Amino acid sequence: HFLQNVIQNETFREGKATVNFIANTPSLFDIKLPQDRTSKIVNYLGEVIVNGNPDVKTFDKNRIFRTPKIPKFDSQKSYPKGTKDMLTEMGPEKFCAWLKDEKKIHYTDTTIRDAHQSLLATRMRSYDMLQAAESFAKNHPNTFSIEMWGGATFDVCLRFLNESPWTRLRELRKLMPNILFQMLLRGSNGVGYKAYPDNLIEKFIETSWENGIDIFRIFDSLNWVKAMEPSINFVRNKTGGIAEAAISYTGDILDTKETKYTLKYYTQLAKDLENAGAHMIAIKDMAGLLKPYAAAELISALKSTVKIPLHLHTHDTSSIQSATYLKAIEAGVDVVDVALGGLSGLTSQPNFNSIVEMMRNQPRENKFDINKLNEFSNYWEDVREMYYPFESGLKAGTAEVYQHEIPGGQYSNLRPQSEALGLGDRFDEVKKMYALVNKMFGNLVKVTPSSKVVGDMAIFMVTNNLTPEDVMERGEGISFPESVINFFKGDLGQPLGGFPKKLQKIILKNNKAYTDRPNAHLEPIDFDSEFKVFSKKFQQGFTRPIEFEDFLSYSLYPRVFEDAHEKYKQYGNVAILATENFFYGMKLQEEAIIELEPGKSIIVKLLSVGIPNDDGVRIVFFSVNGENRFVEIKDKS
Ligand code: 3PY
Ligand code: ZN
Repeated sequence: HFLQNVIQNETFREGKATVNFIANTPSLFDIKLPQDRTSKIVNYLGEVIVNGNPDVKTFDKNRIFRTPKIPKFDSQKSYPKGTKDMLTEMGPEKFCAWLKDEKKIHYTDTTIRDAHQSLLATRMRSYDMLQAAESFAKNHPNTFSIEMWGGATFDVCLRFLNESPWTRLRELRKLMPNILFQMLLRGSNGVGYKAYPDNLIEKFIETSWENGIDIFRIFDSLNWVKAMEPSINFVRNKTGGIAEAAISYTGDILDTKETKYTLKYYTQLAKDLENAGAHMIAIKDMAGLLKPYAAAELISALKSTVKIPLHLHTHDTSSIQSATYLKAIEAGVDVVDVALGGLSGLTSQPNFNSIVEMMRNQPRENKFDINKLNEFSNYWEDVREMYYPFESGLKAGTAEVYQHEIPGGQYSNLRPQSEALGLGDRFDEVKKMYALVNKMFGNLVKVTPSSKVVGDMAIFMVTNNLTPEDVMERGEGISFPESVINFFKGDLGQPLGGFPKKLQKIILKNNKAYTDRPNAHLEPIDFDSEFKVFSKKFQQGFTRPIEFEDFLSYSLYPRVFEDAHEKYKQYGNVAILATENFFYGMKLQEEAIIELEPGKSIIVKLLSVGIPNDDGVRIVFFSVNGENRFVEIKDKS
């Protein structure tokens, strides 16, 4: 610890330490022995055993989980060549030309990003991903890409799972070096819900690439090309990765009454994105509204409009999206997004395993070992059980999605959000209101963060028993949610056709709206000086070295980062705990093997939980590697 103090000392770091440095710097001897890793982890377990994990609202103590089985693989064998190796060899342009020439249909596996974001409120922990990563990369190297980062995962990692998203990325990269990694980037909104300075987005993209991201799926929540251009350029100029620009799909191109989101609108958008420098085009059907026959038309039209590969993404909320994939594959789409069986369907992506079977013996077949693929589906089915408190409650596909148009990734969040506000019984009203709000707002593209604005307003109106007429007639006296005010100010950019003027006036009151890029109003970050101040502040009492990546997390989510940092100081690296222990603690006499670092494990057994003393404190006894230990935990019940 003396050495650590020396290394962290500013004079020393700047190379200004002279011969008297030690004698003149008494603070070097300020040695506060940090609690060791074992004590911190045992403390965390004690806390969850006594008070539960605050993120778990319902808990069935009698529930028994199966142990997920990792499909067999040869750990000695080297990784078979995959798309990542090809991108490294060819560079993005040649790689995309190769993809375009491929006859085979290709698959992106979304299991560890969008699938759990859309089914389990994004709560999947790195632990469960890492267990199966090497096996998947060795068993299925012909997977086009793994979507494993971005969207809501960044925020949730820090906010609820007490993990660093950067560590997740790096650790997965080590175990899956052969397959392309893909992330979802909300353009100028990064992985957040508001506009960030351009130079922050630039650094974020560059650092994500350095840490292992290859394909950046860039979208804008209002399909505003001007807002996507900087991100496309940053990927092209600062990385060797692929800029995949996404068209967010809404409405129905086959509806003869559709005048806004028409086929012509989408083909023009694709052309503009190709001209802006996109290497690939994604059709991002975030709510699952692209019906099969519409997909046939859209893909054919796009194929004759742009020269770059097409990647189709959908959500199976209606349950008919495998038909959409079939039509899109027949029309020549290059890649489709699928999720492993156990985490597929409903608000998630169509079933990887079944789509592979659908294509068996067909001209565009891409061969997969289906038995092995089914083993992975079973693995995820067993893992999923441990996340049951986060299930959305949707039991079957629903045709209601064509009315409410709620994105799959939002659906699994909107329900608990409604429940938390006491609207559990009124979720039907929330869904209907969502559709009405969309109409009031001028029929928007609804995807994060614009979808959140619509959701916030819908919840606000249901809570306050307001109708759209009430808002129009008495809106002057109503204070609206902050996200709604900011949206009408122009903080998320400009929607197609502009804002409805009368409503904008009612919502903004005296706030002024602007029409240029919201990022243009933001001061750039001075990375050199701000990172210095940040490291100094946050290194104090922190047991792992603060890194630049932490500064990026902090710049995107200051409060969330600060909370996560405090928890890390208190409990250490809880990402090493098995999911059952992380969420539910331990049962009496249960033994957990916890790997503190590769090759260094401890065996923790829960011996007893005492009754509360007069101050409400319980003593929890463990044996750790055979030695008795206890922790004192205040019972908050
Ligand atoms: C996200 O931005 O998180 C999404 O998944 C949008 O569909
Ligand atoms: Zn999605």
